Amino acid sequence: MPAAASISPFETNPVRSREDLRAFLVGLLDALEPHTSPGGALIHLGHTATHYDETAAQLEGFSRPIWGLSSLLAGGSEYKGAERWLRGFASGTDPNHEEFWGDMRDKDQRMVECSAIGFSIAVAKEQLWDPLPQHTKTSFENWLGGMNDKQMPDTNWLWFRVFANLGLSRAGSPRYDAARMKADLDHLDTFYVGGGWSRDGPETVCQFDYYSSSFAIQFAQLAYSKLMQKEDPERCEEYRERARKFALDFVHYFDTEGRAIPFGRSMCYRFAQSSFWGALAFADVELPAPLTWGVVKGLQLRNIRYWAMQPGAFNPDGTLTIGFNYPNHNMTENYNSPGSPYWCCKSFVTLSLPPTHPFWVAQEEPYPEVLRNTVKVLELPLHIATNHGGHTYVLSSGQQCSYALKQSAAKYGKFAYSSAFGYSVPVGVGTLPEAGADSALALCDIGTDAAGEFWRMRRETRDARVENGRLRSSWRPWPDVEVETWLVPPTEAAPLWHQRVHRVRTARRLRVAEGGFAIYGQRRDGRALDPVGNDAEDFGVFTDIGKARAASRAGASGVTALESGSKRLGEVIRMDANSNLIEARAVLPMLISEIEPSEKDVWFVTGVFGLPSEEGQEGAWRGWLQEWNLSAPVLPEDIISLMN
Ligand SMILES: *[C@@H]1O[C@H](CO)[C@@H](O)[C@H](O)[C@H]1NC(C)=O
Ligand SMILES: CC(=O)N[C@H]1CO[C@H](CO)[C@@H](O)[C@@H]1O
Repeated sequence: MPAAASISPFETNPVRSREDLRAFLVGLLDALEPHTSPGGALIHLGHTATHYDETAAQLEGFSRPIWGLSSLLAGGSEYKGAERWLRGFASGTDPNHEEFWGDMRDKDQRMVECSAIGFSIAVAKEQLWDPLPQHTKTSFENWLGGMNDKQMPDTNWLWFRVFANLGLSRAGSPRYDAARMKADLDHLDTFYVGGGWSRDGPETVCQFDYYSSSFAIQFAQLAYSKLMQKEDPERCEEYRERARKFALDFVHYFDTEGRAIPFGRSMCYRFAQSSFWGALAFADVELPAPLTWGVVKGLQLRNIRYWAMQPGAFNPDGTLTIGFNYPNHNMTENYNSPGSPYWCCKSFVTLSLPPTHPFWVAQEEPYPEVLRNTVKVLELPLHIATNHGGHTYVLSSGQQCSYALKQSAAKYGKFAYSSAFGYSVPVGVGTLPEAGADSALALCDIGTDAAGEFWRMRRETRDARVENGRLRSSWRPWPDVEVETWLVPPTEAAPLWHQRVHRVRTARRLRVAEGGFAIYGQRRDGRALDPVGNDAEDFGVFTDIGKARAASRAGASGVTALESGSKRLGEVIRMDANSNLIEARAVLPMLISEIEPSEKDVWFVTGVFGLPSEEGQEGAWRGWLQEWNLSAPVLPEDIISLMN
């Protein structure tokens, strides 16, 4: 055993029953008590900053747990600490109280928090609104209603105002603005592109991340469809119909163990990734086969269970850390306060359902057999999802964040995103190990940067499209360098490989480094992996001309150059610590070469191998080396003819 393996404070909770889920939530809520201000309105969990002010940050700590608290209360359970939030509503909305949250301004972070608060009044009015004294109700309405005449970003944020108005309407408040709510909904509906998918923004935006699903849009549509069924039945039915279609795509982002593929921004919201499945139950939406209630329950509970067991997701006192599988500030966005991760509390929405609801009555079922070993082209988000050979990931080309976002190349621009291997972010500018270049082609202009300090990776993708079941796109790292890329999904004959074909046209001297999946980089005793021979299936790293691979308890990962006469050098680099979202100590198999400016096209064809260990196993299954040796993928004919 490596030294001092830590355990999660929730390790002993099996997260199987409604009662287990309730206990997990109560554990999270209890842990917040010592961090709560005397007036209850602010929760202070750490000292890191956000682009918005400290009061808004501590309001986040207060408001996000309410997704869970209000669900628990709506479901008929009691929580004695609910009193802290009632007190908080009174102090936070009182302009004369020292814990006043402050009036709403245009595009204010406070707007985000109104969604949880509005939802809580809509589902748990009796417990969270009715007990408030009249003067508090008045200041509360004024504060929430303050967003009705402010500007909002043209994104999923508009849903937050819908929920504020929903809460106000349920409270019978004069500040409820029905016309505003309808206008917001009508506008949000213009984000819809079909097949259940909505963009996170207007037409120019190509962003379909978890905000399209669990973090915002699908969750919001489903919650709305339940709460506004009487008042707005047609729209509600449309939302349920979207969810039925969407579920058949979204299921491909989950693996058999319950993990969801990390992709895009806000990964510190963790098991908020699965809140869509809970929202389906909340809205009583029955799904097409094979998505029975037992399957839906399994998808959601396995995801929450996985996270309850991750030591690095929690501080020892049971509060959440900022990060993914361990605390990590480099992957975060400038809007992640220490309270932000509590967005995960959306996933507790099923606690609002009675024990007799089909979701709770159903037996949890495993990931459906018919959805295993598949490849599915997801045309709208420009993803190809696969779980061939037990590895759940998407190939990706074309999405990008619509505004400047920290590490956005890593969050949207990589060629592949895996539930098991995660993705990595740059942690500095100086060397390749700092560049976080997994599932990417990293380019360095050695004409001007001989030391190889600055590496560019794909961020802005052009002409992305699905063509013959593959993703084709191009990008220009510099105006005089063009890279066209084809991503070819795995096949039954070579299930553990995907292929990338790049055509590079350059007017610069370039160093080119192509990365496979990053993988845990230590031996059984916790020390760094050693080199092993070509015939060794055991843990270690192997490199040769045109080949690099690494094997550890996390499985096996490798890259092979398939272009004929390749001179690319295989290397397994040790990534800078804390680059990868899942493994703090990771290595990366790479192929490295240099190319000269030339009129001619330079072609790279790379086979990318990935086999994560199965749940509860140490390392990839025995025999994987034979797969690596023998089943290298064959390039499709039409791409070969392009190359000639
Ligand atoms: C894989 O190929 C290498 C190199 O040819 C060889 O040494 C090794 O024995 C092979 N292993 C298997 C399991 O095929
Ligand atoms: C907090 C932190 O580690 N920030 C680093 C993240 O990565 C960039 C490079 O992309 C560094 O410049 C930051 O210092």
